[in-house]
Amino acid sequence: MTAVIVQNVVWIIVLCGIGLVALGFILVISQSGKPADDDATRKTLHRAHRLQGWLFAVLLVIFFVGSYATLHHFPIPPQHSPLGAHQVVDVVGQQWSWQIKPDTVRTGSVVEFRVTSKDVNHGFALYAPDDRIVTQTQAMPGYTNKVLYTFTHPGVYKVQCLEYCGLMHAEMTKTLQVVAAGQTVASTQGAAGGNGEASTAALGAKVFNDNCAVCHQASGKGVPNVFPPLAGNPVVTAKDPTEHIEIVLNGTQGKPINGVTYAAQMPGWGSQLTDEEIAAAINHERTSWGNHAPTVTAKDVAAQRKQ
Ligand code: HEC
Ligand SMILES: [Cu+2]
Repeated sequence: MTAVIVQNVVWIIVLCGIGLVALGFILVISQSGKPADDDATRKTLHRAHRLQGWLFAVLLVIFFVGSYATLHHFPIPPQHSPLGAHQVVDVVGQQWSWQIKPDTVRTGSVVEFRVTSKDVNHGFALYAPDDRIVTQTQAMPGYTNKVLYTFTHPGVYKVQCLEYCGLMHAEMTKTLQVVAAGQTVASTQGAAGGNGEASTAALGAKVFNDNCAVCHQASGKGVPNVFPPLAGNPVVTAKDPTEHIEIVLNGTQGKPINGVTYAAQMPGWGSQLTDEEIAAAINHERTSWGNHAPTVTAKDVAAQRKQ
């Protein structure tokens, strides 16, 4: 409704402008036949130039005042100075997952996202629950890009990659929980240690789905000849979990699995996930999709990290 009114006003202003220009032409044409009166012409010319000068000055003032008054707040803060935001979220992109810590923020106070990448360029984009994009910045290896955003509505926000970064680019998604200002932040970090086995199993499913399912699939079946299946996998079902922990901590590449050599790399997760998270993910793999292998503890992972 208001948009229609504004459009009509603009339209009338444009019509008036066209009318003024047309009037000028008509005036010139109507005067063109008259012989030049030297003295009078010179005077008129002089006045016209003065008027021109004034009009130009007025236009300049209108231009600068108008430009300044309609300036919008620029969303990219200075990149090298401390920003002092109350909430800081570290974001690391990697083919093909996001590591976001913490994964819960509050509404009402500004959040500083520090965004970087471990491998290639990615695009960090944040979508509101209604699927509208609210902010975005580039995730670049070797740089940390900062972007500020103040959430007004709680809900589950979605993170997506906006820069094509290879095979599983479209699967590179993650969620960010936004809670109302007064609410306590129930982060998934440290969720293990809550109510025992149930929360560990939930953590395992979450860690796997957030970080591993993009390649190995939620079904644990992988993608034939691209990503190995973990259902019935010899390392995952082995009684001795040493190799399993080692591969998840440090990654591996080019090792034939059941006669298939995979071109892609299994990334190491030691620097991104805590001992609890790695143990939970490993146990998820060892007890899902028909696997029944002995489970591990966070202490086992910690011990192997030291070797
Ligand atoms: C970017 C894709 C990708 C992601 C993400 C990924 N993996 Fe892998 N994973 C692979 C590939 C490729 C291999 C095979 C590596 C090789 O050549 O030996 C593999 C191998 C493995 C193996 C060893 C299988 C064997 O028989 O040697 C395990 C265990 C494993 N991944 C667990 C995980 C866990 C746990 C996560 C999440 C924390 C994860 N992977 C995330 C691609 C991925
Ligand atoms: Cu990407």
